[in-house]
Amino acid sequence: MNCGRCIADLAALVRPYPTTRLPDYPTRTEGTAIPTRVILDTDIGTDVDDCLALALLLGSPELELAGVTCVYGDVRLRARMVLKLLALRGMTDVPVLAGVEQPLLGRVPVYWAGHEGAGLLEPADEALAPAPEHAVDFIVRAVMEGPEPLHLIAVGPLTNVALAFLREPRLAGRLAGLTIMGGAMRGPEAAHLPLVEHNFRCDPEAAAIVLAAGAPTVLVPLDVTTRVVVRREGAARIRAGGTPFHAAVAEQLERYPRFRDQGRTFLHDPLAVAAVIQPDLVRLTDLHVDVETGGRHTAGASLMLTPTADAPANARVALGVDAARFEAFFLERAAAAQG
Ligand SMILES: [Ca+2]
Repeated sequence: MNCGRCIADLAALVRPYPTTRLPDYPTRTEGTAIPTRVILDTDIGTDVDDCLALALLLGSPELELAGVTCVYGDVRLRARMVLKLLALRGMTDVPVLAGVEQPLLGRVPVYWAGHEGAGLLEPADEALAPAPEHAVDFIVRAVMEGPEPLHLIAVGPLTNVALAFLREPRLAGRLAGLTIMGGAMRGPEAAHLPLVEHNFRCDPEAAAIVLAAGAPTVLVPLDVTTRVVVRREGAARIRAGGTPFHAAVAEQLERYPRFRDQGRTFLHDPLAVAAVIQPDLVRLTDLHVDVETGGRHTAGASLMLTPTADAPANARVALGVDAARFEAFFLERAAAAQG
């Protein structure tokens, strides 16, 4: 099967928007009383940063969580993790939905680290179950039928989001914004970064479809997320928040192998959430972004170019970050008392 050909055909399906609609930043007015309604699409459990992103989101009054959709691998286990964390926060009315388990074409085996849920879920939590609706159906319904535009924050492989765009071609035009943690530009000071970022590598075809969909997209790539970290004193500060929720988040952080071994880990996904709350924490550059779907070493690589008439801007890409200010902001919110 010529996968390159079929993906070109798929991508053509989601190019009905000849003019790119990039968001006007900042999208939020400082001090506004009306929160931005968001859906978080997550592969929580593989890297602890999804859990940290949820803690940042829940500690931020500027955002209202309309739902959490889980993607990639054991999505029911991921959903149980979300449900447990929300319950510890006293939130039992947020829809949590299981989505797609396999990458679109299934060419790349699902990466499963094996520690997912450890230290958080107990035997009784087997009873926690996501809502019966499929995550892709929920995204389409919530965005198309909701009373106001929704912002989608995608911090996992993009399979759910790609299928939602294919299922409802008007979706991209209805979204208030789409903020993605993914990709890597790998500029002159970033040759140490992997050729392909994890979320894009896990489902290159999904990433290609999403970047071509015409949504008002902000991309938060490895180039900036590897400049922001949480350290042991940060874990202690989150724990000092003093509730079972804070203890669970700190426990997940301290158990995460990279953090346990190195005493620090990257804040990839929280930076994407922060870019929605306080856009001036990052420096955004309008670029044309394609995703490689072939290649022996580069399937899933993000190809970023200065926009031209033939290749217009389709994403605002975070190429700079105020790391110290963001790290302080993250800890303040993740350790915040429950509202
Ligand atoms: Ca993630």
